[in-house]
Amino acid sequence: MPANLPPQYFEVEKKYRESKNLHEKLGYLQDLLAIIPKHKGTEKLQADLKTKISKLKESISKQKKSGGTGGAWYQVEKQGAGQVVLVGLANSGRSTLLNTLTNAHVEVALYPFTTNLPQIGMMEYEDIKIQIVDTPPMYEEAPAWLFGLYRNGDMVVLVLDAQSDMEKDFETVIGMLEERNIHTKHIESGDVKKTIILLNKSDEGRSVATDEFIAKHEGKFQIVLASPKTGAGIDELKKQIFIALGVIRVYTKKIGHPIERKDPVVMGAGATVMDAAEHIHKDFRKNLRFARLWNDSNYSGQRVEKGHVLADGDLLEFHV
Ligand SMILES: Nc1nc2c(ncn2[C@@H]2O[C@H](COP(=O)(O)OP(=O)(O)OP(=O)(O)O)[C@@H](O)[C@H]2O)c(=O)[nH]1
Ligand SMILES: [Mg+2]
Repeated sequence: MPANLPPQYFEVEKKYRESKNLHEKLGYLQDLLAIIPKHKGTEKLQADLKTKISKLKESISKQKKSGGTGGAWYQVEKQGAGQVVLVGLANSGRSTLLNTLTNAHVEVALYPFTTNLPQIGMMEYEDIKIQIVDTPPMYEEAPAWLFGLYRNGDMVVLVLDAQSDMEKDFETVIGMLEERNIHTKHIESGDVKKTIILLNKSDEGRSVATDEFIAKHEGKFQIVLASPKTGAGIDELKKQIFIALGVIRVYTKKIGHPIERKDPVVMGAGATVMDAAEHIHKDFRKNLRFARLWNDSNYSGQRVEKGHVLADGDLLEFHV
């Protein structure tokens, strides 16, 4: 089957070949993997790219250990139920938002470029914790690792200052992301980043421009209005983040024990009884016979089979 690669692929490949910087090369390889159409005809090429990416990562880490000059590179190890990266232009209010969503105390200031390294906090959402990553502001010459942070996240919150020209800022941010093959909308090929648009600093009044922005983009994006300063809209933002992450919480209990929903296992949407069982204990893979299920809708201890697809809040009792 022919690979049918888009012209953009060859443009990025040329940049990859010409670049002398390992971090930059890594960014281009990741772009190539995002651009490549995902079908049988490109499987070998995809595998080659993945091998090149892992070899390059190895070289970078060796270079770092030997004190080489690879340039600084920052990445954030994932923790909790998901990693949410705050993306935005200078002064859009990302750090204030991080402090409001989590127990972090990062620097907030009137002037732009206050944040120059990633900052992390854990946000509590009901009984789980979600990782929030505040980032330095985005600009045309921003270092490649900043875009690496966005790529690595499970989703992004695009923070726009509702007191400035939201439409212009939105176009600027989306343009810079698209240039690096980070797509926030559905396109033919490549991966699409889950995105929430936050119209921030909404305490200063809702303008006509805000209404126009919402009218133009709702339906394509989830849009939330909030003010980290007053707390307005923050609960809604937390809820929308949880929904966008698309994870489910599954609880378990032992036979004969009462129903109690605590310490959930966090799983991806579409997870089955068997997936949850394996998560709890490897032996369940061969020994599990069935499970009993409790939830708020139709189940109060009925038997379900291994392939049954789970929903958020389901409680299981495994039978081996
Ligand atoms: N009115 C209002 N001002 C806010 C709000 N959130 C942040 N600000 C102000 O906006 C300015 C920038 O806030 P930061 O949180 O530092 O913004 P940032 O996006 O992290 O800025 P950089 O890291 O410099 O890019 C500060 O003067 C904040 O007090 C808000 O909800 N309402
Ligand atoms: Mg900041």
